[in-house]
Amino acid sequence: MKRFRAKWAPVRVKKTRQNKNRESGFDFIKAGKALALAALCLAFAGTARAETITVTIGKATFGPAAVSAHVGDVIVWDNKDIVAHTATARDKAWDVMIPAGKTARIAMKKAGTIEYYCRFHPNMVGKLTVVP
Ligand SMILES: [Cu+2]
Repeated sequence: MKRFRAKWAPVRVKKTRQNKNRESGFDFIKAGKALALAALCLAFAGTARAETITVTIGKATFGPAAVSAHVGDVIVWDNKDIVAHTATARDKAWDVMIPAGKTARIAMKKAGTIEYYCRFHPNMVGKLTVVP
């Protein structure tokens, strides 16, 4: 039994050394991966509550005209028309250009009721109700 152990001991040492070297290499990658994962989780946690709300523009109309959102949500205007439109806040807080056939987006940064319109077609109106 003693011989058996003596024979195995050096082999084990060698293996542990090799493993240690490998482990230190893996640890680096693992640490990097863990860090990337943590960053990803943080990014998701930060946006988890944020929703994307789409307002479709067709025939020079915002649809739906009235939308409710939370602070942090993103409003996307999807312009299906062949002419450009804008989503311009009446209080001039923002002015979003939506080219023909394109989308444009803006994040709602504060609570409140915002009435908006299209600068090119002033009868195009919409309303956003943003709650905290
Ligand atoms: Cu317009």
